Formats: sequence, C-alpha cells, structure tokens
Amino acid sequence: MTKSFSPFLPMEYSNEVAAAKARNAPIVALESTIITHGMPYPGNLEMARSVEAIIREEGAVPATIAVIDGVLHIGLDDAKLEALSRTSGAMKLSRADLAFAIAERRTGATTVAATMIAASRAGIRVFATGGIGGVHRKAEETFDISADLEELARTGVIVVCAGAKAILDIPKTLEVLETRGVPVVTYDSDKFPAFWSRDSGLKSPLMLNSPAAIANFQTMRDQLGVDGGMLVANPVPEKNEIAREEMEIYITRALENAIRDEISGKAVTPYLLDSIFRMTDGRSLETNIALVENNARLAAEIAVALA
Ligand code: PSU
Ligand code: MN
Repeated sequence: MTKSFSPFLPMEYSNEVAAAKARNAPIVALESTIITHGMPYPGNLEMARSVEAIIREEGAVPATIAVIDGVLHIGLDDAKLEALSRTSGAMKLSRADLAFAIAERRTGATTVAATMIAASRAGIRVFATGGIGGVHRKAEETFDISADLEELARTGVIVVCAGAKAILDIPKTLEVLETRGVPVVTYDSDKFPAFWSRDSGLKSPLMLNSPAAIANFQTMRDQLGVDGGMLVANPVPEKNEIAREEMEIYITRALENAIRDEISGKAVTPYLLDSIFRMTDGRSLETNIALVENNARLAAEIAVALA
C-alpha cells in the first residue's frame, strides 16, 4: 500500500492503483455502496470481482473506493473486497459524511457522490456503477433528492451507469440534471435507459456511439473550461433486459412498503433495492450484475480513449 501524499488525509492506494498512477495508465473508479447496500451477499462479491476483471481485460486498472477503519482506500485488494462484501455494519457515505467516517475512523461504503469526490481527489476521471441516485417519486412532498445529482454538477468525473431505476421519478431526475448543467449522454441509443430496461420511455438528451466520441466530448468541455461531471447512460444488454411493465409491479409494491414502514433519509434507496430483490427471483440480481459489468467495460474503454 502507498500512503497518501497528504500528511493530513489518511488515503491509501492499492499497489495496483499506485503502479497505474505512476505510469499514467487508465484507471476506472468503482463505488462500494452497491456492494454493501445495493446487492445481497454473495452476488455482491461476485459482481465486485467480475467488474474488476473486466476493467483489467480492457486495459485499465480498477479502483474500488471505500473507507476502512478511517482510511480512504483507492483500490481494494481481494481480501478487503471480500471483507467489505460480508460486512453488515458499514456506513453509507455521501458528500455529507465521507470526511466524518475518516475523522471518526469508521468503515463506510461510498455512494456515487462520495466516490466521485474520492476519485477526483485521486486524479481518476472515469467511474462505473449500476444506477445513480436521483429525484424520488413524490419528492415534492418528501424533498428526497439524492446528493448524487449535485455532485454530478460540481465534480469533474465521468459516471457510467445504466440509467436510473424507476423507483425514482426519471423525468424529474433528468430535469434536475439539465438545470444543473450535467450532460446526459446515452451510449448508442436515443432512449434514456431505466436500469433493468433499455428504455425509460424518455428520449436521451444526448447520444454518442463510441468511447472515443465520449472522450472527445469531455476534452472539449475541458478546453471550454466547463467543469462538473458527465453522466453516461449505457443501456443493459438486450439479452439481460427485464421489461419496464414487469418491474413496475415490484416497484409499486416496494414504494407502498416504504411508506408503511415509514422509511426516510438515506435508508430509502437501500430499503427499496432490498425489497425489490426479495420480491423478484434471482433474475433481477442477474440483470443487475450484467449491467454493471457492461458499464465497467464501457468505462474502461472511455478511460483508455482519454489516456
Ligand atoms: N441506485 C441503484 N443501486 C444502488 C444505488 C442507487 O440502482 O446501489 C446506491 C448508489 O451508491 C447511489 C446511492 O449513489 O444508492 C444513492 O443513495 P441516495 O438515494 O440515498 O442518495
Ligand atoms: Mn435520499
């Protein structure tokens, strides 16, 4: 492990990531909330290992990000990855509490927002995940809007996802991204995807057909001095897709349960994900793993194109 260059921030690179940084090799950041709060064990570990392997296959280096006992890790070795995937007590960290977990020597998994902050701090420009947080349905009553959206507006990392889950209000999520100046680029489709399904029913604001074109778009933003992140939406492969109508049945039920159980704050997203996993058979988990793998591949290709 390489200690951080800052004497004040306990940050550690894995050997693999430190070596990649030394030779300026392409690196892809990965979040860890998807491991601790997004999928059940052992599917979460299977997913975490396979996305790392895919990124290596594509000629980039994976950097899974998490806080372990107060140290911000940029890249986890397999023992740490396995331990994290089995933990039940990890905090779910966003912009508000990433530094808290470090200061208080806690263990926590990073959401999209916190992973972007850490990646940017570590000089990593591309990040792969499953789905982002967004504007929740009924946000006009609950005010529940994920800090992921604000982070996309302010932090210069390209986030590759499979769109947004329909547990969210997808039209409102796209509106907020537009208002905050975040480009939303769908890869090779003009339809914005909805996680398990390739089509949310909404047109994508922008579309590009190659990793090189995405890298070039980012380069032009840099040249213009436009800061902030970019959201790349990568539709799940057709063979792994679950139809929107079918998922809507489970989503509706999960949302009803959340109201009944009076779930609020940062517990909402994990609660909904967990109830959907319980209601569907292993099929929704299979789709989830397939789409993260698909995103890891595209993110690695973009990182290679940018390098
Ligand atoms: N959406 C998913 N899967 C996930 C998450 C969101 O389909 O695992 C996780 C991500 O880590 C995301 C976080 O950043 O939940 C958003 O949580 P919140 O809505 O509390 O901001
Ligand atoms: Mn929320």
